[in-house]
Amino acid sequence: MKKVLLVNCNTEKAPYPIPPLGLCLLSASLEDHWDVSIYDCMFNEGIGLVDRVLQFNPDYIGFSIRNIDNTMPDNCVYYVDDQVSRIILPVQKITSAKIILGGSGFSIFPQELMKLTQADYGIIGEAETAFHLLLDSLDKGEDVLPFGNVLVCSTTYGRNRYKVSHPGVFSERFSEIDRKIDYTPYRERGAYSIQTKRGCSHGCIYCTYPLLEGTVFRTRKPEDIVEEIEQAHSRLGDVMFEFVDSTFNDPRGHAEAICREIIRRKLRVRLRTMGINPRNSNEELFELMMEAGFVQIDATPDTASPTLLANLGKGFELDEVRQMATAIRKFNLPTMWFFLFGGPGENEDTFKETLDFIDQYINPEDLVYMASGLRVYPNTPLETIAMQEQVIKPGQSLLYPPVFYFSKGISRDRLVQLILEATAERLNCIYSAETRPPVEMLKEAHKLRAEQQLNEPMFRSFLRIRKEWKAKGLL
Ligand code: B12
Repeated sequence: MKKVLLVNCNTEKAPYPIPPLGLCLLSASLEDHWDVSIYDCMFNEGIGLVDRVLQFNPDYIGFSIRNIDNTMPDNCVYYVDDQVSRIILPVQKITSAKIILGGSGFSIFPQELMKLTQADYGIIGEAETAFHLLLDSLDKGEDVLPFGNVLVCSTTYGRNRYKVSHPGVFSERFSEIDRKIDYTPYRERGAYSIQTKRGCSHGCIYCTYPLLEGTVFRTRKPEDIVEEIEQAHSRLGDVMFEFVDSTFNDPRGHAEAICREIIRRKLRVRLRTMGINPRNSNEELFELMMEAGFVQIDATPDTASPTLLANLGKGFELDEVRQMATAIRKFNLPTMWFFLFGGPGENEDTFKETLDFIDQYINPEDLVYMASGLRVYPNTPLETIAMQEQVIKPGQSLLYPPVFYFSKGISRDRLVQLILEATAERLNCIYSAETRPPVEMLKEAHKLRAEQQLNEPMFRSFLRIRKEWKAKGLL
């Protein structure tokens, strides 16, 4: 059996460490035919990887590049140089194994990263099928030409000249994250990632999800998803399960079916999710989610200005966001809200519309992140707008320096000033460039949780301390 080493290059621990779900799924799909091992750089920053390569002596090494940058214009962290110089290049120097790149970050900027690393192959988007086919061909000593979503180093690519295929169904194998990597350190702060579907049929103008996962929702069977949760839960006991879908409650009825299956099996699990689509949300959904064990969700309408909802291509109306917020409040489902200011058409009036919504509809015990500037990604409608407005030039790489779009209707400085004023007046609102709370505040929040045996989401305890600090004049 030939050997494959899969390397998780991600070492970002904010907002919490993310287990390499994609690599665990790849490993599950390859392990019948190859001897697969995962090396996770998250908690060792890649130290020890070279030794591992020398000792395991793999025939193929796959590097997963998840993050490019943290998408924050005012506090931008760019990850690529570090991952390449500290993790990928040292390995390339000591091995003759074929190097294959993949991962969501890679898939957004494939040509640039192939060029930068001189890797042998790259796979854009989901890779279970393509990786298998590629390794099969390499095992047979065949001369591999680019196919489907597979790139080959020696080939020169024009922009958009590759074909991304999103297969009809994806592997029903379980990721078994905790068996494939050392899950212990993730347990402390992170979550157990679960994917219930792939694809996104929405058309948000800035978003990469449809490019990464395809535009058609491809769902897993609710019984399989819940079986995976049940098995992981019986191995690990109490752990937070987190859904990592583009949107959790699409297509209509799927999320409800998952919740019903969890309820039917009487699992006592803690669940959280990002991406709730206001259009498909109603009281019944939230009631089922509460009963199934949801302790926290992220709501990401991006804006509550009707103009911006239309300009960002959100696909839902303000009334639907209002209804969602009202239901979330009714069930007191702890929620982190995310608003993204500065999209096409943003101005002082539209900013005010979103602020009014926050004041009227959001539970003050819930956290509101306010971000400014939209990261411009290749092959998105926003790229075209940015080009038309001469924010970017033809042929300009969007990889580095990261490019952000700001509306012509309000200056960038004024927008940030408005956000800072809004956050100063509202204790539950935070400017997203300031995501790391003061260490002392966090310590106090931990103490409070221990003393009062609180099992609410951390952000709610943190908000309590913020209120105390404000009352004491410390903020
Ligand atoms: C869920 C999610 C989150 C959740 C994670 C929760 C969790 N428990 O995992 C939260 C909200 C916490 C989060 C945070 C962040 N995220 Co995020 N996230 C996602 C999302 C929507 C899905 C990721 C996922 O799990 N997919 C499912 C798995 C199975 O897919 P996968 O890992 O991509 O793996 C497949 C392929 O990529 C490929 N593959 C993967 N590795 C490899 C390796 C090889 C060799 C090969 C061949 C193939 C391959 O095969 C796999 C199976 O088919 C993606 C967007 C998307 N649709 O992909 C953004 C995304 C990955 N996130 C992104 C970013 C920026 C971040 C943050 C930096 C944001 C911030 N400022 O905090 C942080 C970083 C957190 C961290 N510690 O690293 C960006 C990364 C690109 C970029 N701009 O840098 C993405 C792409 C979204 C975007 N803006 O376009 N995120």
